Amino acid sequence: MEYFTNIPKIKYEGTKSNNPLSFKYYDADRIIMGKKMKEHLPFSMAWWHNLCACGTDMFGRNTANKSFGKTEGTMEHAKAKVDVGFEFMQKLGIEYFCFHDVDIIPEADDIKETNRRLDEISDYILKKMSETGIKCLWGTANMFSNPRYCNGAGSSNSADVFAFAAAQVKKAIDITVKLGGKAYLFWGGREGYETLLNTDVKFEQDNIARLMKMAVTYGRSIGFTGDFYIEPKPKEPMKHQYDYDAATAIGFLRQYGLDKDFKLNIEANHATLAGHTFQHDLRISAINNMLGSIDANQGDYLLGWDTDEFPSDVYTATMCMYEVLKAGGISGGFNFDAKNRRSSYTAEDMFEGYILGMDTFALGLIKASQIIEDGRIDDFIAKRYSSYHKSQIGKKILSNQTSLEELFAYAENLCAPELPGSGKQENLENIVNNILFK
Ligand code: XUL
Ligand code: CO
Repeated sequence: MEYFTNIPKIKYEGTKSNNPLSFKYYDADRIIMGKKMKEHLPFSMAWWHNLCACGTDMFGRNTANKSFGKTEGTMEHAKAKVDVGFEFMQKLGIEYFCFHDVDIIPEADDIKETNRRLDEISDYILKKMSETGIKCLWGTANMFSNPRYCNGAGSSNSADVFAFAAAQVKKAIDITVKLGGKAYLFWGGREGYETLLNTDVKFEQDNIARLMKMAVTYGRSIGFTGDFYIEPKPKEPMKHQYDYDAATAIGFLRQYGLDKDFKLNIEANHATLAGHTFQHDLRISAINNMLGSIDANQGDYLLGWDTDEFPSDVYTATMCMYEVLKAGGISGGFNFDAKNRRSSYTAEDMFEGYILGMDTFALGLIKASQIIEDGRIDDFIAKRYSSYHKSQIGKKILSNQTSLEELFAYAENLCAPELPGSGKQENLENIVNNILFK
């Protein structure tokens, strides 16, 4: 049965088209730097926002109707969401999806029944996957919505809650592996604290690491060869979240010996909440060989919370794709962890949100490739550090063959160095604008 009867398959029509249900920039088979756009940009649908979220906010209830003709909270409804999701992805040419365990089924009061439902729905999803060729990017366990996780999951003060979280992780890994997921993700839902007055930070962090270690051991034992991901976020829902940003998460992974199995899933809106640019957290991940995947969205700079908007900012997307191209691509994908605005509640809005995101990243890819091919930015950076390669003292510093005493004598002899050379920020920004708008 077709759900979106008024919506055709979305095609590339180019920039001259006024058809809102078409791509203006995303041309899946167009070759950019030797690779098809769709290979550079493995897009993914986020099950939770697209098929579950109906516009509820703190001040008002649902605006969108996502019952899809079925009674909500039933397995019939869960299956309808599968049908709708696959039709949606096929119409947009999206080849991946991401899910939490409780996005794909209604959670039961008894974990045994929840798990039975997960088995049933994953059989159904698997069938759809083999019919369509659509694949799973990553799966995860929702360990933040249920009230039992009010004090966290791995970081909970209750051993029983910790055990329950472990059981949920085990099952979510099972389902992710069953669906051939590329990765298994931990977003630290409520892993953080509200006040240090009631919190043993070291105890909680040790326990989160224990849970992750068990997840790796179990995953590898059942033949899972993909990556585990941490998705950093600085705050919300907790006042302070332990996986604050890329640098913090990398430090944590190294401290607990998890860095060989884990990479990072960087979400734009989380990076900006941490006071960084999206590009910053991508760069920090990439230089540590830990850039795994991307949650492609954007925040509102005027608001201090996670607004999960569809990405429309071409400048940011360009800088993202610049980092991705420089890193040689990503093994994960571009998951639209984004939701329609509350007042965009129609089926067309669902499609237009994804078209916006896909076109923004396609344009970002085109422009980033032009920045790299242009070469002026890279040349400038190379020249900026060239004194280390040209001078004797620079070479000695880089090869660790000098000492404070020798540098002291060198500096005394020099009296005062020349200024280090203009950083040319305005010049470089002009170059970027010139490439963006030519
Ligand atoms: C929450 C968030 C999550 C994760 C998956 O801010 O980004 O949706 O991506 O749990
Ligand atoms: Co996310």
